[in-house]
Amino acid sequence: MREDTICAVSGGGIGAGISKIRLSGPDAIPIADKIFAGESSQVGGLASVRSHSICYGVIRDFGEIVDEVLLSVMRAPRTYTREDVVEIDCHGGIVPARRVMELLLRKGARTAQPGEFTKRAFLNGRIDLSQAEAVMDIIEAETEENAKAAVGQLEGRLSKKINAVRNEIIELLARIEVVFDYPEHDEEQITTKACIEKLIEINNTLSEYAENYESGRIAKDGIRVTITGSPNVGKSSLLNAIAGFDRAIVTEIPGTTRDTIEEHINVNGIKVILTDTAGIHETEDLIERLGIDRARKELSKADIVIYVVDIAEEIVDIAEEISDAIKNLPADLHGNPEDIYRIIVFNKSDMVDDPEAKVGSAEFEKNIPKNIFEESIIASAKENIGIDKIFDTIDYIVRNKISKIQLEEVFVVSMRHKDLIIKAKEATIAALDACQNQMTLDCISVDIKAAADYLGEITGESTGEDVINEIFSRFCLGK
Ligand SMILES: Nc1nc2c(ncn2[C@@H]2O[C@H](COP(=O)(O)OP(=O)(O)OP(=O)(O)O)[C@@H](O)[C@H]2O)c(=O)[nH]1
Ligand SMILES: [Mg+2]
Repeated sequence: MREDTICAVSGGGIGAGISKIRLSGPDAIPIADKIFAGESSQVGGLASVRSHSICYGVIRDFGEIVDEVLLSVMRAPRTYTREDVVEIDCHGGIVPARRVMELLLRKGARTAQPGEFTKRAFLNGRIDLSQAEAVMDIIEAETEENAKAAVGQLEGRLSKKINAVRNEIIELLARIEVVFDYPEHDEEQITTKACIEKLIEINNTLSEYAENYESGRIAKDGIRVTITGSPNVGKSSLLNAIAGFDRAIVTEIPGTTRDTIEEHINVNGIKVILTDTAGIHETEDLIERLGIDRARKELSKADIVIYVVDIAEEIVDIAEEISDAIKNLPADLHGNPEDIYRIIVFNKSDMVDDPEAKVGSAEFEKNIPKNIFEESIIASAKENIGIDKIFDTIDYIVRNKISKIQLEEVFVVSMRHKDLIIKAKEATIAALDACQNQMTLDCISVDIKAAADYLGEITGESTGEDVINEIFSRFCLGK
């Protein structure tokens, strides 16, 4: 139990009819008692009031009545923080709440830091770290889907699953320790085999959880398709053709698109965020250079990259150019550039007699590394050729990425949690490698323990104080 008593304005403010001031800590009730006068607490003060009841009365500063209020007394442990909590509902606006706060501070309470009530709920063991994070997600949710997922997390949906895998890992560790403790039983061979089987099972579960995050992210936020390539190849024309209207400016002048241009389309119910970018090339033009920087940034967020080539142009070696633009995509959002789907589009096919033959020619093969792309499409933005195929490809990828689950089944919603799941998964893979390479069991157990610790960071069991402080510092005041 914390020693001091904290207070904060938890709701109301300018324009609101009511403001709520919350007090939590061992002296919450005596401190509130010093400034409150009400009928139900006349005889024994607030100490005599039943828990979870509401008293009507006034807040007084010496003889002066500051405001007329409703005051709730909630005794530990059945409270938000598991401490004694008093909530004072006074009139809205800034003045009454500020005066009540001033009085509480004068009587011995201290102003709460952002998220400190929820942090106490966590430190006092009422909720785990992922549930505490869910509180903030509920407050910040912009859509009903996001709020629903956060409520699920607050109810412990994620914690239950994470704890279950973590317990299995710990159980496995315990079985390995038995071999350490009783080596004369010579069970190593058997245990290693069992260990491999168990690790594979755990690894599969963790893969499923990481996929759950991916699916949820796409279902909620949409899939990002970024169009890139050299200047004047028809990137903006393709965006317009896919979007179905003249969204981006198209001219025959190279370097037309400077800023990134975004358009949302709907592909079978999934939001697709199309982004057109400045053509990537060496330039002295400052504005173009800034545009190219933005293009690269956009590429680092893409789920699908469409690299556009002008097929009517003379075939030159563009391997390096492509490589520079897309081969080494920074692993920013995904943590894994391999997750990005690459499409190469040969545009302006209307200007070539036999585009298929040209694309299939040996010279073409030599100069354009098609093999680093998952898909190649011959198109004409002008004549609307190949646009259907681009749509189908996007649709296929969307289905592939989210086919397995419904939005209601999403339980991993935070990037922090997903990163820790991936780290735990990598640790189990390292343990598996160690097993298969006949390493000693104590070597293997280091990786297994790391996996358990990563999962423990999700629920807060093995989270460092600095991470905990960082998480709560993002909270709003009064929560
Ligand atoms: N014939 C033909 N012309 C096209 C096609 N697509 C684009 N163009 C023309 O190519 C020129 C450049 O098109 P844009 O869409 O502006 O090309 P971009 O890649 O966005 O160019 P920047 O923004 O300068 O990098 C324009 O004159 C377009 O009309 C096509 O499929 N066929
Ligand atoms: Mg353009």
